[in-house]
Amino acid sequence: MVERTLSIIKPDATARNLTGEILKMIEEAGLKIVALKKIKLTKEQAEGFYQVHKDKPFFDSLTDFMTSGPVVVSVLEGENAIEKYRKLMGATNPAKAEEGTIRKKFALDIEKNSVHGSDSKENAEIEINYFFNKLEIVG
Ligand code: IDP
Ligand code: MG
Repeated sequence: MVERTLSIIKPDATARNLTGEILKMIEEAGLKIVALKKIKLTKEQAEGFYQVHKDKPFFDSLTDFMTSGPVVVSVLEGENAIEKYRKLMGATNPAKAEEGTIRKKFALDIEKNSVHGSDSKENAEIEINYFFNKLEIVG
């Protein structure tokens, strides 16, 4: 089934000029970039995006990190895009990520782990709508 998912290249990765390399891995995996922009989140915007984690001990640190520099948000489209991109990203903790994944290659630690990807169809739709309107997505 053709799906869409939301990707974020996080501040640790944009700061190290890894945007191009990560987008290349995404395209080489067969995912199509149907929307793309570089933005800098406010604390409020980061907190809104990560509402599901508001009670976690790392919430404040995570939302500080996500506002520490620019992020590159994109919508990826393809067969099983949600699961495909989760696999390409690798485990949340890069120490546990498989060889060949984005996080294994680039992540610094469990927080500064270079990329975000939606984890379900429902969340993908919510997250895509958080950052993009219809006119910004070119199917
Ligand atoms: P995911 O990004 O692999 O879906 P989530 O559990 O949804 O992982 O956590 C969201 C983000 O919060 C992670 O990508 C990471 O940046 C951060 N995070 C998750 N667990 C921890 C932790 O134990 N300490 C610090 N940051 C964490
Ligand atoms: Mg998650």
